[in-house]
Parts: sequence; C-alpha cells; structure tokens
Amino acid sequence: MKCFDLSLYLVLDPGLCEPIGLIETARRAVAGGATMVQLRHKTASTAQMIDIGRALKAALAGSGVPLVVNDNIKAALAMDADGVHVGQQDMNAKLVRERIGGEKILGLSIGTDEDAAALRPEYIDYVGIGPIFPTETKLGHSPAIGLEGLKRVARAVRRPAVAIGGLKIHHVKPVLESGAAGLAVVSAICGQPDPEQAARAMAAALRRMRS
Ligand code: TZP
Ligand code: MG
Repeated sequence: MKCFDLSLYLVLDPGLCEPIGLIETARRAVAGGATMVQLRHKTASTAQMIDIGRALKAALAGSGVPLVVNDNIKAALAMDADGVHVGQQDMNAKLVRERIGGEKILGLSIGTDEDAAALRPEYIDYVGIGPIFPTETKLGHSPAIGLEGLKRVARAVRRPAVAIGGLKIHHVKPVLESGAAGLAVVSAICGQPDPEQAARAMAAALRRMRS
C-alpha cells in the first residue's frame, strides 16, 4: 500500500548540503521529523544518482520515510526508490505512471492555474505547488504565486498538495491554512548549522497546528 506523509518534505540540494553531505543531511532531518525525502540532483549522471540513492535508502531504512527521486525514472527504478517526482517540463504523468507501475508514489509540480486545470489526477499521488515565495535555491524559477495562489491551486487540484519555495518555520500555519498538507523545504534544512534541530522545530510547529 502507498503510504506517505507530506507534512515535512525534505528536498535535497547537493550544493547546500555540502558541509555534511546529502546522506548525513537526510539522516539527521529524518531523525528530527522529516516525513519524506526527495533526491534532487541536476548535475549527477544516472549512475551517480543510483549510487547516491542506494546510500540514501540504506540511511532511511527502517524509518518508514519514503525516498522520491526527482526526474530520473531510470535511476529511481534501479535503486527501487519509493517514488518519482516530475515537473511540468518533464515526461507527462501518464507515461511516467506506465513506466513506474501502480505501486510507486508519483508527484507532479504545479505552478499555475493552467497547470492545475490540465492535471490528470488519476495518474498522480500528490502535487507540489510553487514556488510560493521567490527563492535563491532554484535559479530561474517560475513566478512566485504567494499564499493566495497556493489557496487557489490547492482548491483546484483534487490531490494532496505540498507547498514549496521560500518556506520557513513561520510559514507552517499559513501554508496549512491555505490547504496544503505540508511544506517542502530545501534551505530551511539543507546547510543549516543543525539540520536535525531545524527539522525538529518545524515538525513541532506542524504538530502544534494539528492539535
Ligand atoms: N521548486 C520550486 S521552488 C524550489 C523547487 C525545487 C526550491 C525551494 O527551495 P527553498 O530553499 O526551500 O526555497
Ligand atoms: Mg524536473
């Protein structure tokens, strides 16, 4: 059964994770309460992605936290990742679903009302909505849609949504109130002096919102 929790979704960035590396960053973030991990590496070869992914899987083993691979289906299948995340410019969701089968998690990035209207929900397990705020982490990103945009898009898509882009701990409340199931973050955890503590603080803020 597909089981995943979007509430604190760590997206790994190799540059920002440099101080302690991708694997150790993921391990500490999960110890602090991250609920999902995405391997996003724009310059690695497929062979390198597979190596990193296998090490990540070993680091996450027993945690119950799924590993999702950005964009590289071949690598995701080779390492037997739990899922794949694709953007609007990547392969279409139906084709990705055909390649990965019904068991793996499939996430799709949504950045506009048009993307939301075009969504084929039957192929997708969750959507990543953003960027919510401008961010230096993703160069040349599409225009930020703000919390109002998040509200609109989250309402339009009939799938669970995770928000992304410029999100920090103080955004937990407004993001959940805008209809997302969680926050996807890069720089709020990657490269922080204490990634475990950064994740722990966000996880605690999420818990407070739920109680
Ligand atoms: N997609 C939209 S914004 C973004 C991605 C991968 C980067 C988010 O990074 P940060 O540091 O959490 O703003
Ligand atoms: Mg992509």
